[in-house]
Amino acid sequence: MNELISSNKKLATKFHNLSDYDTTSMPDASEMRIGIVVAEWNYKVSSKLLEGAVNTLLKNGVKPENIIQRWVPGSFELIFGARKLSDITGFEAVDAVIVLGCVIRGETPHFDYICSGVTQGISILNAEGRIPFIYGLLTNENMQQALDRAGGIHGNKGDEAAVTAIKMIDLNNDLS
Ligand code: DLZ
Repeated sequence: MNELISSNKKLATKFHNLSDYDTTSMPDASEMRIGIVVAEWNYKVSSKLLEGAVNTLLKNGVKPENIIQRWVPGSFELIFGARKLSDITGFEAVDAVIVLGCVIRGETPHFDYICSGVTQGISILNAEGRIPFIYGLLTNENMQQALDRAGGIHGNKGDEAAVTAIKMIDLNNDLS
C-alpha cells in the first residue's frame, strides 16, 4: 500500500506541464468514442484547446470518425452541450464527453458566476455516473495566462483533458 501511495505521489509531483503524461501506460483507446464540446468565447484559446485534445486523442489511437465535436456559444452552454452529446444512444453513443472553454476574469462578476455554474453543472453530470465528463475549462486572470495553458509554456489543457477522458473511459469499462 505504501508503495502504491508513493508511486502515485511521484506521478502527481512529476508532471507540471499540462501536456505531460506517461505515454507508456495509456489504455487502448482504439474503440473509444469521445464527444467534445467547445465554447466559441475566447476562440483564440478555445480553438487551441480543441487542437490539443484532438491531437492527443488521435495520438493515442482514437479513430477520427469516433470524435464527435460540437461548438456552443459560451462556456455556460457547455453543460447543455455535454448533456445533449451524452444523450446520444445506440452505436453512436459516446463513452465520455470533454468540455473545453476559456473564461477570463473581466470587470464584471460574470467570471465567478460562469466558472461556478460550469463547475457545478459538470459535477452534477459526473455524479450521475453514466459516463465521465471531463472538465477542460481554463479560468484565468488574463489572456496571457490562458494562452500559456493552451499550447504555451504550461502545455495545453486540451491534451490533459484528452488523456483524462481515455483513462476515465478505461476505468468505467473496468468497473461496469
Ligand atoms: C458573458 C460571458 C462573459 C462575460 N465572459 C465569458 C468568458 O470569458 N468565457 C466564456 O466562455 N463565456 C463568457 N461569457 C458568455 C457565457 O458563457 C454565456 O455564453 C452567456 O452568458 C449566454 O448564456
